[in-house]
Amino acid sequence: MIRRVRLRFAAIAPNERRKNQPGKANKQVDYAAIGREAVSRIQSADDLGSLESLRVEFLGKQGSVSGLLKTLGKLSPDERKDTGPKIHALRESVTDALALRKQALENAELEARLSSEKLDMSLPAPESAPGSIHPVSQVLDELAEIFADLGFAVASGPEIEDDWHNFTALNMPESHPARAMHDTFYFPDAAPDGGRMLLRTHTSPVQVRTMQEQGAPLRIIAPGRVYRSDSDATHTPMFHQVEGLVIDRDIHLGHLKWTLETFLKAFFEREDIVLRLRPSYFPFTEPSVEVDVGYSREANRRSVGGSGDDPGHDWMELLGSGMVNARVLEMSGLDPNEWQGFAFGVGVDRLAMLKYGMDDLRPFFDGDLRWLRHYGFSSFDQPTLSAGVGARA
Ligand code: 2NL
Repeated sequence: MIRRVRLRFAAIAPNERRKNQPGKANKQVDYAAIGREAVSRIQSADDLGSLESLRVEFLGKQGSVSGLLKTLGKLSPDERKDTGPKIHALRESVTDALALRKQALENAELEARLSSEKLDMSLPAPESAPGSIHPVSQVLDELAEIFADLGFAVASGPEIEDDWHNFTALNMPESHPARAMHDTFYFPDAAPDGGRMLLRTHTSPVQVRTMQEQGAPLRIIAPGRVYRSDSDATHTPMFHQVEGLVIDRDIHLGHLKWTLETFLKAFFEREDIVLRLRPSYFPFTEPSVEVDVGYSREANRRSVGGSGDDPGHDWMELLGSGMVNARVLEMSGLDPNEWQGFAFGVGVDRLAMLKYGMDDLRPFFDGDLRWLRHYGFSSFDQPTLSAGVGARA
């Protein structure tokens, strides 16, 4: 480098050399020397910070090389022809040196990091918070699994209903107390037929819609969220229900009893389930029966099953059911002289509490992670009839 500059200096013609003698009007500036000095300082910068300071010093807005470039504008064309290339060469050598040194310093920094940082491949992976399946979801899956095995399809429908599908079609007249404002959440807008829109109070409207759309025969369950204007220790404004409906030509109460018995034995995973059917009343079934399950009280803990003759044995009301009211069939578009069937309804949250031992309904819907970690299910434990529907049973 130095040799090249000397050669260039030697190449200047003698008259030219004379013209540039010190003391003359345009005194010779040794741009090559300035460049050598700058490049040498750049090459000895020992970190990226001081390299950046040098860049600013030379090439920044107020930088020395930038300053030299600015002087070009004030020179005569002749002077510019001579000085221009020198200043540009200076700028280029400074720019190249900066880039070269920057690359070198960055490489050194990376080398240092690679040799000092150690990655211990034998360390355990950081803990990740696994999610869990809510008991209600788990029970809904179990119900779908059990009833699928009995030939039931899962039906679904809107949670925002009109009052015809929620009440009228289910033989609940205008005067029925369940239709009162203090029991049902109504929307301010009118339904298409002029009635009111509401949050469904049961999943029965799903069954009505399915009868209308698919006709008979039919074997469905309708699980889902339902809403009632009710809130205390045992009632939440939203809860879960599953209803079942079987329509065929010769369905009778015997089919209902066998179906519920088979369902409850599979759900609670025990054979000693005893059922008691009591006459009851629902507007949508006739006759209507309430289904109680026998249970024994051992140390205040409920366990389903046992015999009605045991001391300390009691009955627990669990399901409502009956033969579908002929008027409901008719309103759903089925001929009651050709078709008949049974229906039942049960609270999913209550089923979950009984099976998995929760004693309070309200935490179901609080979203408290501590509760979910305690009562939740692993997503790997899918309920199946062969492996057992209760993931933790
Ligand atoms: C309960 C139990 C019940 C039904 C629901 C039903 C549905 C249709 C036709 C006839 Cl589409 N019945 N569902 C039947 C009996 C009981 O629910 O405790 N409800 C208050």
